[in-house]
Amino acid sequence: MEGFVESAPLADARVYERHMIRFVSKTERPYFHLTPLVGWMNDPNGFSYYKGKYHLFYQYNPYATSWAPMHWGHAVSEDLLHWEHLPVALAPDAPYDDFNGCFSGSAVELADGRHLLMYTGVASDGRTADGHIRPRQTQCLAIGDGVDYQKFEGNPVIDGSFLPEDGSTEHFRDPKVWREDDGTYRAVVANLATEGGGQILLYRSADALAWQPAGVLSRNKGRFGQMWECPDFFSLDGYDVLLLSPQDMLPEGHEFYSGNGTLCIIGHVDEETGELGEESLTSIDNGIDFYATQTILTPDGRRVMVAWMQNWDSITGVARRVHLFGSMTVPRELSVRDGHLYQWPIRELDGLRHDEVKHDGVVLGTDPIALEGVNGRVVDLLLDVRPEDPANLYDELVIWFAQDGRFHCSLRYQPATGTLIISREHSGSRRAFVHRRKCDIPGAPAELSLRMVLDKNSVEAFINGGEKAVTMLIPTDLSADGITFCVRGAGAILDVTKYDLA
Ligand code: DQQ
Repeated sequence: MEGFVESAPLADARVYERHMIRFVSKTERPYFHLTPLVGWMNDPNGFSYYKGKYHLFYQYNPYATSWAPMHWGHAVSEDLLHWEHLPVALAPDAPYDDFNGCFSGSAVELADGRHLLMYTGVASDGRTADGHIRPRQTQCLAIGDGVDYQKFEGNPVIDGSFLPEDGSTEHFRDPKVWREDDGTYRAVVANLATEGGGQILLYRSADALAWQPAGVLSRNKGRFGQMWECPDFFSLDGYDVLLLSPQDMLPEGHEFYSGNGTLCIIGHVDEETGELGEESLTSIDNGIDFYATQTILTPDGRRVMVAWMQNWDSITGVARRVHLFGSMTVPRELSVRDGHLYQWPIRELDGLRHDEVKHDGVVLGTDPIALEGVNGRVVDLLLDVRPEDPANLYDELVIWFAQDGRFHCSLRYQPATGTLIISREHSGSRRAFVHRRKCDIPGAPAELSLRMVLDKNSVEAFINGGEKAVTMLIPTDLSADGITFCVRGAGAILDVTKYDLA
């Protein structure tokens, strides 16, 4: 980019990743999930469509497979499944604004055709009386051409002076910016209020450079964890939708678990107060390894979401591959039906399918059965299960996958209560961390339809057309590729279609 000045930390990171890339073999990566060029990845950032390509940035430490002051890694794709890595886009190199990290943020195209990144700069406000370093989080900009990005000389563009009285300057992060139809810009930013925890603040701008406060969109009021992170806000199918990731959750039934969770608030913004009315509050994904969502509006009008396929509460249990840690979920198309969020793997994934195997009308009993050609670790599985005798409900459907003689993961469904259980208790994990989650399937249907997408060390399951989704990492060696089915109690009938995706 003309006039681009590469800082020393950015130049170092670029040289380092260019050097290291030769050591990362293709076999270390999943087939179609984005992983970092090298080192550590967490939240998706800057998900945007620019100059004919999808751009996905990510929280990145090229130097190790652990978190450190954050850079922004960068990849581009034409189909959201095949990714090309570009040089690291941002390094923590601004002495006043972001020397402790370029935290999560987003991207938008400016009216003049340049690409704008809006991120949280983390610096420090010195120490408190007891010697504790007091972080300062502000919202900053970098402007570029799709490869090189220059930090904006006017940074920070949103700082503590833009906060409501009860807002913390230490916890003020993860701006999500978008352009309105009239050409003006909006951004939502997460903040910690003195009372009640997270709040989502709205800002507006005529040019995406000079910003003004525009109210409080949503408040935690002490209900869902403490600080809220990574907000995203959009209209979809006649509803207003706010996605976010709360920290320090407390459990509530099978919908929310302790630790870092996700929250989808669906409703309508009150024109008078500017606050989002809450008509539905659910987890975004009811599995284990899922956090920090971000969405894009694709050129053909689809709202597509990705998330970090990981969770802060389970990272200690994951074996660090030699050069890589972390990946994104499969991109998921979102819709809202009857006030509820549905998600489904992007339709481009269907293009990777080959070698269809079909078994219809399989009678399931208590003995586990394997079906000819139904196995694998990079597969798309479509399953429909119904009771053999509608008057006599089976107790539990059991699917074992990533299975060998010793290990397996499982998905189980108990129609009497509508409980789905995903588990990796017997996956070969030797660590004591989260291995199992339960989730309630609305209406407790006797007939279940399930889509399971496996890509080596992950499974993403979509239940009843995407009404619920559960995501889980699989630590088991790839040679464990068996899949078996059985039911407990009365019989059931299974239709299976399986495709290879590799
Ligand atoms: N991770 C980022 C923050 C964000 C958190 C730092 C969520 O911006 O709040 O790596 O995972």
